[in-house]
Amino acid sequence: MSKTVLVTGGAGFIGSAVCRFLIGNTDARVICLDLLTYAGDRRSLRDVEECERFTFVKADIGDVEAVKHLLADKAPDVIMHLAAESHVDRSISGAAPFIETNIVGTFRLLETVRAYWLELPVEKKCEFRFLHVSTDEVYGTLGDEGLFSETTPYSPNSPYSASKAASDHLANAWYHTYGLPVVISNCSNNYGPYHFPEKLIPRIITTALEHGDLPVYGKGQNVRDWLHVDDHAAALWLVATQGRLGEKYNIGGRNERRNLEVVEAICSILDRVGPPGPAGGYASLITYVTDRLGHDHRYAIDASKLETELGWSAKYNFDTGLEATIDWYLSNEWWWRPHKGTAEAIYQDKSI
Ligand code: NAD
Ligand code: TDX
Repeated sequence: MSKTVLVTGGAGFIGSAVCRFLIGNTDARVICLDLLTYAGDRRSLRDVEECERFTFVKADIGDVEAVKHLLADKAPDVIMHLAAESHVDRSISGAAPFIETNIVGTFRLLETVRAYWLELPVEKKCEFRFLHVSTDEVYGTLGDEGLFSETTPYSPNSPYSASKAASDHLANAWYHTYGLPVVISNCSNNYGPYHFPEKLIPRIITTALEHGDLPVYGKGQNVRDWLHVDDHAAALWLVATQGRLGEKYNIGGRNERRNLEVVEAICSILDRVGPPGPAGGYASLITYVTDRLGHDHRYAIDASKLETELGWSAKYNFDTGLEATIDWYLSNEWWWRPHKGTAEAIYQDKSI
């Protein structure tokens, strides 16, 4: 029988990819719950909005009455919890919304969901799943060698990653203490369409198209492990439906790159497929700026548990995925242009 899936944060970058994946690849009914903060955009849901299996609800995950009503009304079988404040630089200039949404909001959601789950008929109660979507940043930073595994101790360094680590612990505690059927995923850096232009890849693409300075923090030697958002969405559905209860699964695409390599790759693709750049080519716009406070050196994921246990593998390789992403930004200025001012406003704060 087809499932009803509640996606929190479904108007965000990854949440909207999850909604597209569910509508396009399953017969699930999808309810998207999103507060539409600066990072939420209903236009990111244009491919699914018209589908009769899709419903959008504007609400705060921490609004107990609204969520209680929604759960009673829609009776979800699976909850995929993505709603969060997600940008590290914003967490450095102001941590309050990260504590409020990522920690307190997740706590309230877990409690509201627990009350709903307790009242479910036995069969539906046994099959219910709550997927808590998290990040590899909870593990802290790596040196030049090694990978994060599911048993790597938590050591979050930024206000963002500390708030996500706290919410992971809450989700885990609700499984161990109350038996709520929770699974947790920890993913590396995503890239792809509808990515808010405050984050590295869309910021560099959209700023380059304006012939602006391309800000590389420090010397650009920090390493991130990139995964296409559609590969992440597919992995999340596998973990939500087939992951073992109380377990966590790392998700990553084995695509480690230094930030400078990523920025240079974007510039050379734009030189080839983009509109005419500045006289010295797009790379002449690269500008080294003050480093992020507490900047984690390297993230890299060992995804072998997900690959061997659940049979997941990434479909995109980074080079073709990056070019497809650049093509998307070239064709979809209507989407990113209205966000550009909001995205850049945060960087006027000199404490970053
Ligand atoms: P995003 O900032 O693009 O989207 C977050 C969404 O949550 C927005 O639509 C926003 O409106 C909504 N939201 C925020 N506060 C809310 C609240 N109180 N109630 C309801 N909705 C609220 O984030 P993203 O990059 O799509 O990340 C989604 C999730 O995946 C987050 O939990 C993040 O920690 C995690 N994650 C992200 C990445 C990445 O590379 N972007 C990697 C691993 C994990
Ligand atoms: O302008 C920039 N210049 C720059 O050099 C920006 C915005 C970033 N950077 C660097 C900082 C990081 O080393 O690029 C790297 C990537 O930065 P972000 O895109 O801000 O991502 P990151 O901080 O790594 O976090 C992302 O991945 C993990 C997401 O934003 C998180 O939500 C996710 O959990």
